This record gives sequence, structure tokens and C-alpha cells, in this order.
Amino acid sequence: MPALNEEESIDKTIAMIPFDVLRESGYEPDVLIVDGGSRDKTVEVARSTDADVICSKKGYGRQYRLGFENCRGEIIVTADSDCSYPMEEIPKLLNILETENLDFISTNRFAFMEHESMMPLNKFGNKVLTFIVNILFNFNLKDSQSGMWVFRKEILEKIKLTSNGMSLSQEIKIRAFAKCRAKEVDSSYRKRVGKVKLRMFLDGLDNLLNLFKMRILE
Ligand SMILES: Nc1nc2c(ncn2[C@@H]2O[C@H](COP(=O)(O)OP(=O)(O)O)[C@@H](O)[C@H]2O)c(=O)[nH]1
Ligand SMILES: [Mg+2]
Repeated sequence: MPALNEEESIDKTIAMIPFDVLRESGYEPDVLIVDGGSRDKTVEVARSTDADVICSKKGYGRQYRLGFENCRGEIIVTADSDCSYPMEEIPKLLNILETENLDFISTNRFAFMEHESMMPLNKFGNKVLTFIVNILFNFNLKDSQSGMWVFRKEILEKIKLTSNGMSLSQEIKIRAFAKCRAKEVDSSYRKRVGKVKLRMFLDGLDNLLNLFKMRILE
């Protein structure tokens, strides 16, 4: 999980992971937090849990790419460190990955989204970006910006990731849906704890430019 100034929520997010259920199903869950230069107590709070913590330069994409290089597991599950993603659904998502023999799952938060968990303008921005992703790459996604993915680590050898910022979220989906057995699965989403880190217009515009760059240059 990438974290930037999430001292209020980082330990709560980790505590939401259903470790016992996962162990009973035969998994050995490990948590890796990648801090992006938090100026609050995020690192201290994260280190007080059982999670491994590493430090990166700022940037959602940079943090994820460093995290992927440094994680041990065969299967990677991602989420924001803000209590917004449904950790309780991880066992179900792993089961879908295994039984349907998939490489990559992305979650569709719009399916069971709690009231007021996403601001109307963010929802609109997401819909526009998702529409453009689907047109440019011929997909049928419902949520191109979801940050919860469940995937086999080995696919990272096939899909090269280059984004430093928020556009990593759409990049990983575009590459995985083009090259792997990938599926979007309905899931839920809650209102985050702590302040929003997304810079709506800057990140939205950067995402849009990156979509065209990917389509034209590759
Ligand atoms: N927006 C943003 N989030 C970052 C960055 N670095 C780490 N993060 C973490 O990435 C997650 C996404 O940010 P968030 O504000 O929740 O954005 P949203 O979920 O897309 O509204 C959070 O866990 C942040 O702490 C960064 O540079 N920008
Ligand atoms: Mg979030």
C-alpha cells in the first residue's frame, strides 16, 4: 500500500485485512507499506504494526513500482492506506483469481459504493477517463481508476510500468487487460479516513494526457 501523510488511517487500514481467514485458506499474508515522504507520523505508525515499511520518493506510481520490486509474495493485493477499500473482500477476490485461472483482477468500486465515498466531481472525472480508456483501448471497464488490484507477481515480467504518478492505476489495467487473463470484479468502497491526497484537476489532466501518450506512442 502506498501512503502519503496517512497517520490517521494507516494502522486502521492494516487492521482491516482478514489475516486469520487468509491463513486458514493457506495463504501467508505479508503487508508492505511504501511511504512517499510523509511529513506526519505515517512511518512511525506503520512501523508499530507487523507491516514492512520502505521509503520512496513521492509519487503514487513510483511508490507502487518500488513496492512491486520489494514484495515477496506470489500474489499481490493493492489498496490505498485510507480505509476506503474493502479488505474483507480479499479472500473472495483471491478465490476468483484462482478458480477462474486469472492473472489480474481490478475492482469496480461503483458496484457497491457507499454514499458520499466519492465526490461527485471525482465520479464524473472517473467516468470520463474510463470512457476514453474504453474507446482508445477497446475495453469494457467500469472503473479505470480503482486502486485495488489482485494479481500474480509474475505478470510484472510481461507488463512494463512507467508511470510515476496517479496514472499508474490506469496504466497497470491497460497493460494487464491487453496482455494477461484479466477481469474486473464488482466491489465496494467506503469514505476514506483522513484528507484526500488526489489533486483532482492536475491528476485528472495528467491521466488524460498519459492515456493519449500510451495510445499514440505504443
Ligand atoms: N494522490 C496521491 N496519493 C498518494 C501519493 N503518494 C501516495 N499516495 C497514497 O495513494 C493513495 C491514493 O490517494 P487518495 O487521496 O486516497 O486518492 P483517491 O483514493 O484516488 O481519492 C492514498 O493511500 C495516498 O496516501 C501521491 O503522490 N499522490
Ligand atoms: Mg483513496
